[in-house]
Amino acid sequence: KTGFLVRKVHADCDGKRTPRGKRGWKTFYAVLKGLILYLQKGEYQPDKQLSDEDLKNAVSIHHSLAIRATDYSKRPNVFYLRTADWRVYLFQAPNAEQMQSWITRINTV
Ligand code: I3P
Repeated sequence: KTGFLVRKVHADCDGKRTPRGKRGWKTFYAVLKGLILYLQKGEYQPDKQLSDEDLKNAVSIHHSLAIRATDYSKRPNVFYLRTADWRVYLFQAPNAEQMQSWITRINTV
């Protein structure tokens, strides 16, 4: 599955609150491949090698959980992604259908 997602980093490893200055929303082109959610800046280029930054932004979704962010009302179509090492991301999808599709795909791998 692929598509644009806007990401906010809420908690780093072990659930520590991500510090100010690193909590802004950023747009990525997301590619879910196996157990990895790749987040690339800018347009998706299938043949492009992943940059160091792309690799740093990749998220392991093994033992992770995606949940609709019903308590977050500043933006629509937002879901939480909590990873096995207790990072927490918020992702905004372009519409409700895409949001549900990402949640389902992430939770059923
Ligand atoms: C963050 C940025 C986010 C905001 C977050 C800020 O600042 O303005 O948009 O989250 O608030 O800390 P920075 O880019 O300097 O990290 P919201 O859009 O959800 O308000 P927060 O610290 O209350 O999460």
